[in-house]
Amino acid sequence: MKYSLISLMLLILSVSCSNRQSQNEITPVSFTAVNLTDQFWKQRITTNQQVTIPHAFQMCENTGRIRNFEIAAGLKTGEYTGVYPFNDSDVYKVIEGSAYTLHAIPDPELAKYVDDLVDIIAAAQEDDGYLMTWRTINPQKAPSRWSGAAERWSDIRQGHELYCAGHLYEAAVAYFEATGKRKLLDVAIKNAELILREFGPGKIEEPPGHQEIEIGLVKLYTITRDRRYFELAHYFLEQRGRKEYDKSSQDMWKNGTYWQDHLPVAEQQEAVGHAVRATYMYAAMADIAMGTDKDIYRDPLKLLWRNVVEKKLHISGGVGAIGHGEAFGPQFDLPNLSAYNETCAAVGNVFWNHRMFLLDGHADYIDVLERTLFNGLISGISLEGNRFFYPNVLESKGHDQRSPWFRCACCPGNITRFMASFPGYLYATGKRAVYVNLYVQSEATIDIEHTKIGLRQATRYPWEGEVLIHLNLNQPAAFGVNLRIPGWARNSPVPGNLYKFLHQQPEKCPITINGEAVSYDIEKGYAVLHREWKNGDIIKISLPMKERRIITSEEVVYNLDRVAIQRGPLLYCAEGIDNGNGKIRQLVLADDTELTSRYHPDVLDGLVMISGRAKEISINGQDRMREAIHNINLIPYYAWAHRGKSHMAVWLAR
Ligand code: FUB
Ligand code: ZN
Repeated sequence: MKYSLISLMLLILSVSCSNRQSQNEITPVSFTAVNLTDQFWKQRITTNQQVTIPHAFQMCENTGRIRNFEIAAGLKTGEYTGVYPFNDSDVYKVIEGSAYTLHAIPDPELAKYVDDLVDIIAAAQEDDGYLMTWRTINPQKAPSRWSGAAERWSDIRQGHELYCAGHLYEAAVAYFEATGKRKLLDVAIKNAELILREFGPGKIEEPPGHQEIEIGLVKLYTITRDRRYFELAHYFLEQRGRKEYDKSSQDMWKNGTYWQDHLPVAEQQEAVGHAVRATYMYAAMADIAMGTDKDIYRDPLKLLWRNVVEKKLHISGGVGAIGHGEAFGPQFDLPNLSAYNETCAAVGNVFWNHRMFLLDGHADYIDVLERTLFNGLISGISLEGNRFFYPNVLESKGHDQRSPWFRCACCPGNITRFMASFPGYLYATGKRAVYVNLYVQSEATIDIEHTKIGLRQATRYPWEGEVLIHLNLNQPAAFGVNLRIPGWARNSPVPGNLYKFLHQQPEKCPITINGEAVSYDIEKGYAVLHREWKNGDIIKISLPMKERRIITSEEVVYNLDRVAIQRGPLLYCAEGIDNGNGKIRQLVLADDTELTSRYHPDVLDGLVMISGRAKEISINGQDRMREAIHNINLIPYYAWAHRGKSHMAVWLAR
């Protein structure tokens, strides 16, 4: 079917708004409506466009990922390069990131590169819609044991065909939304039609080994309004938990937990198995819950979420603590030195928490999202934008450094696409109200039930806690402004009892409107300000930027007698280079030591460093214990590992 561009764009707008709003009252404000003007995030997004995306495409070329498409398209000859069958998905993720970024900052060179790439991808697609380059190139030559046999769909669990399809759909939708070009969307639709023909009751009934297609299908539905895609996503979720596994086995591949396939999704209450798979699945469950009349997955999702935040979340917001199986570990098993916390899992955790907020309207989810975002997610990429962490440890003996790429390159592409989409996380609208979820200096145009409001934030967050919100209105209008009061400003670092602040502080954050103090109620974590607003009104919120000490529930043995420091949304760490190149684990920070903060414009692109005095305890050559008092300097966790190898710790001895 052919649409004119304008009618199609209108269709998208009305569909994405009406679908969400009819079933669910909260709608995210699109990244296209928000323009960042701050230092912290804008710099990262610009770096993403200027450095990370070109770097990632270059690495896709150097590692044969693009050539695989060219060979499958018949444009070149040769064999598939790579040991993983899902290398195609890395290319899709970088296209998705390019799409968001091209919308914000036009770049003809990048646009042409992506257009050419889309032509190659389209040519690589088989006539019936199948798209998986290694099998098209030579089905007899599987890249590895994770690929399946020569026949399509021969290993749904490991083969990643559906995973690649999901990333294709996400890229296609983003590229269409950003540019109006539908060639990649047509490729995605042709592929989805094939999958509709092959999967379903009485056809292939197995669920995907790696969840992802569900998210992609829901996005495809949002654009095309073809409900079959939504239903297929739902169907895939419902297929989980039907296979016979060895329930008595401790091996997650034998008992099914690795794939979250041990129980029907609605019966799962504990986050288990591979963390990227899990978080993508929970995100998809929330998508389905938002798009259906029944609240099918709402309660199980809340149980799973509570399980994560109360028992399985690192203080950095990272999830998937265990390297074996890249998985959620047992309850409270949150090691620091060997923390796995894959960057992709942090991205998945943000996806999931954002959707939980859209489903439920509670700021608790944004608290977790913010914690992950400012800490365990952006630690995954260097400030220069071309080095990446795959695992994100919370302690180092000086051997960890970010790498330019990985043989299994899921994380660089994931962080690339996430960074570019970041402006879409700031705001949402509800029933005649706007939710201000993240504080970032920016300008936005927001539609609340046909009233257009301009909203300009002026702030130096996360370094300073004062935020001014200027309203720009054509005429006075009554609506609510829901300002998120972060959990960390309400004595709750993370919802639940896994972590707590050592010292409590006053709970309310002062808010003024046009200079006058206002009292407010907190509902679901938001200061609710409802009134008739007029053009030029200024709301000011002051968040307390104090250095706070965090301690962990005693069930986490790794953190016994240890303390972590947080200021605003940022988690801090001690790095050897700022502390006499010493062994950080030997430093002891007394609970009453005064800590002070100072902004250093020249350190690591500008940051607030926290300093104090600490005791260093060491054993000398005669086995005698020595004590010395030193200055201790802490930097935000995201900024570590930029100045050569050194020891690092988030949790310091008390
Ligand atoms: O399987 C595809 C991706 O590779 C996963 O999401 C990552 O955890 C890595 O295993
Ligand atoms: Zn990854």
